[in-house]
Amino acid sequence: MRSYENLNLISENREPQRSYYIPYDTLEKALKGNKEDSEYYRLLNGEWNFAYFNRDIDVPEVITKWDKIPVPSNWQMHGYDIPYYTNVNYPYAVDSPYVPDDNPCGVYNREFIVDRQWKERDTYIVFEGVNSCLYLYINDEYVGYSQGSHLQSEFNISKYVKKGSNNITVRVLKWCSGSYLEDQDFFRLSGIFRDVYLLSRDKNSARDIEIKVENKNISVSEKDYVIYDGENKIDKLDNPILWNAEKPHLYKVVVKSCSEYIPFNVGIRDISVSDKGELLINGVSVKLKGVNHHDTNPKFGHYTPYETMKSELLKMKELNVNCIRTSHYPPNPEFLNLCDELGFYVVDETDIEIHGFVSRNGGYVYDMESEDWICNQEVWKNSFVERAQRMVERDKNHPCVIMWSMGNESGYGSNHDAMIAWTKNRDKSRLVHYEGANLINDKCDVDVVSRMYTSVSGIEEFAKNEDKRPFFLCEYSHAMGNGPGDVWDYWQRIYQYPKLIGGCIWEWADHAVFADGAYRYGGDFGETTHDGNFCCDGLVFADRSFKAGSLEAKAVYQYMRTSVNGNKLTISNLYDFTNLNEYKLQWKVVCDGETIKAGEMICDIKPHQSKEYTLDFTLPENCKLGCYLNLSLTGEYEVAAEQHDLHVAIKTDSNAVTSSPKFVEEKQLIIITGENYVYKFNKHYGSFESITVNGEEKLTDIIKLTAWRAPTDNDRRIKYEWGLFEDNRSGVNLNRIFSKVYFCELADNKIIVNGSLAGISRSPFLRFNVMFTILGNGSIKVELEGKVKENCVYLPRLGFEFSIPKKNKEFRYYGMGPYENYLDMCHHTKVDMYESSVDKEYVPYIVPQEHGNHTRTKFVEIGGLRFTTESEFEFNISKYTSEMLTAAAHTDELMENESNIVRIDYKNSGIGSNSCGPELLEQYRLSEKHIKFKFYIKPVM
Ligand code: IPT
Repeated sequence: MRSYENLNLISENREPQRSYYIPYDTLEKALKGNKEDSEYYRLLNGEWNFAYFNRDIDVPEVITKWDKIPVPSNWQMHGYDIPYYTNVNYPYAVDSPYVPDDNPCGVYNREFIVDRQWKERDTYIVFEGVNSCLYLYINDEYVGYSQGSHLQSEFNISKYVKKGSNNITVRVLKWCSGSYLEDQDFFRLSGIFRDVYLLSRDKNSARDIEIKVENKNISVSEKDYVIYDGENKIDKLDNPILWNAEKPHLYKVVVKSCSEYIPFNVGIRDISVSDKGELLINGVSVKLKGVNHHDTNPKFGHYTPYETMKSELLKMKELNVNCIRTSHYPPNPEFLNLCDELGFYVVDETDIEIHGFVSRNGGYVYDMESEDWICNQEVWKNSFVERAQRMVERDKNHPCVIMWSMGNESGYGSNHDAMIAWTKNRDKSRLVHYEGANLINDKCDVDVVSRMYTSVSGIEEFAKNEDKRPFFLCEYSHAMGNGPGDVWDYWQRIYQYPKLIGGCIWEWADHAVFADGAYRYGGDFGETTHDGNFCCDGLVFADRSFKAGSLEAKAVYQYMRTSVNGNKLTISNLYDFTNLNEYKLQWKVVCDGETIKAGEMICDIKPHQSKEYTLDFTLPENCKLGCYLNLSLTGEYEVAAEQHDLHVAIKTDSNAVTSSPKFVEEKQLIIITGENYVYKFNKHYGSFESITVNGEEKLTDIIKLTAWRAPTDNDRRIKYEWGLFEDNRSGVNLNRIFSKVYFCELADNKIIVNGSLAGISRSPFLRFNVMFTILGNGSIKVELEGKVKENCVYLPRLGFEFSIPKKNKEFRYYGMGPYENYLDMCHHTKVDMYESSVDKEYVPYIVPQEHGNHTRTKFVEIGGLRFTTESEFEFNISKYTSEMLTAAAHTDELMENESNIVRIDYKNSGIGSNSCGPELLEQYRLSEKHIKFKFYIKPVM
């Protein structure tokens, strides 16, 4: 057994875990909190010498050839070894605690100076994150060993350092026994990926410092301390201002210990559970509007620079997120400082996931009775428990942390019981969460019942059961690719039942590596086993830009709901601690895309209260497209928006006859000629192949009836029923379609077609009649009536595809926009008149897929063709074909089509989150058997 596989040697000479802090040499500096000002802090980040070896056994006694590497970083992001993405499967044999004999090793080396003042004190070195383990040498003397990639390792190096120049060498191994505990779903990346720094300490200064908040009072484990509120010193805390995620008021406690000033941000708040199972923060029932957050960056890997952490937390705020689960390990300690300051409820999760045991025998089984599971093995107990301890001891002073999580997807065993028992005994002020507890029906001692990916109806069942504990969806609405589409439906239930305390969307950002002009994922680096793009499942893109799913979550998580009755507007404030009067409410009555009346007001509505207002507007008797009330609640930016249909009667223009078209029937064509136009209808294929207006051809191909869409990541299961892929047995094969015309006839100004659509090797899934009526003004009325085969899977979509000349890029529409939207993912958009273009409609999902849909459309005009309807249709205009989007695996494989494609759809099925979540809800599927669809094609003369 090698030392890094020895479970009795998971650390050597590491300091006992203490709370996180930085000591300062003056009070002023401590109050300012700028670490680098402290005389007692020296950051060792920067360029280090580095030598990489594929096998640790090749590391020579003396390294003579050094490369350079930045610290912090992951060596795979700098050309050594490969980024390796695997989800559940371990990337090596499951034979715990043994790891591969060929264990890659990175050796880090640099000089540092210890001056006289420091030499008279104690010197410590702190590593905030090293994957997977480290051996530390100072001036060539061995100091100690540590593992636990996302936990802190501190060593007292006083006796090894000398005045003047010193040398530090850190040997980092890719694997160690601890790697079995770190089977999280992410790129497996190694090296020193968080800060490294030295601390100069008084020999007798305090080490662990604990700040407790009980009964609205602060107690500190040290005697000598001062409390500040901003600049002001506080002698007695009377009526303190409480901390919560909306108003994160922080006091500062500065502990004086020997010559050191040690500052802490302290939030006064209390966490409890009501007898209805509500989560109470300071006695107020709070819903957790969460996301799961991993450390991931397309350039830096697992290294998270302060500014990127801060900017992503601000983006979460912008999306109305109030809760973060630090999946699946404790974050950078500065991340928690930021959460204290900006206001987030944090579920702090320890660095444990042993998911890969489910597949050690092939398949996917939680065979907890088997002795193989290390969560049940006594020899592993210490490894488990110390990871909970190191998290709790490091992070215990953070007001943002409201729950401790015992890790992720690790089965359930006696080692979990030991962790839970230790944690509950150590800290009674917070809740304990472990989703894996459900493997024994929640009988273990956790404070919340947690599940992942439970369906909407499933959470309703929990809401109604006997269990008095809060129910928490630690993962839901899998945000992979285009999506998630089901956040709205979950929240209808979460607000309905007190016990449903909310959940965390899986997950915050796409994991990807940016290389050669595109984002790369699993399998792009030659990994032996990998999970493809399953890591690209963020609510925001890898660069943290927003997509429709992000804005949908924002719209669902927003803190204002309204309803309208005539001129009466009822506004509900869903904030827990904020009066709506901190924002401005703007309202507009918009008729056919034109604002006819607008106003602004400040609504003095207390948290959890509603109020009715009367708005001053008069509605027209009728309109052409629609009349809506648009509401927008704004502070620094828009925090909430809603739209209500004011139900004004719609009166459309009559299709005035200008001249009667002439019909000439040839063998294969019907030629229709009007004042400025000539249409050619192909009887053989039952459709128009040419529309010429004022001598200009508007089509580049025959108009087709189609049902395919490029599968989204959330279609990744249903797509095998929809299309022909590797498996040629199960699909309806809508991506290889045969269109059949049985009958085509001209009768007066009507062309009647009877036909069917069928996938290759399958019987027709759709039998239809289409009636094309040529109206006096040259408009073509299209009336489709279809019958879908019994037992047919629900369809991706159904509608007409028009190929139009590529130069026609810009368009106008009246429908849901401006962002793409689908039946179940549309709360972030509103009906209005918009302008767009094929370029603007493109959404760069990491794996190309269906995108750019617009629901509830009444009108779209592009390239001299105007599509209208008396009811509504869905549409999509793209420079890519569905086939091209289906075939491409990365964005740089996409090739623009020779024509732009306009889809005028009867319906496009919703998005859901079935990439990992439940199946698409019934009500969002195109599953009706009888289809009736009518719209007009009107050439703009
Ligand atoms: C769940 C994991 O907890 C999470 O880390 C991630 O892998 C997610 O799945 C998928 O993206 S576990 C799954 C088996 C429900």
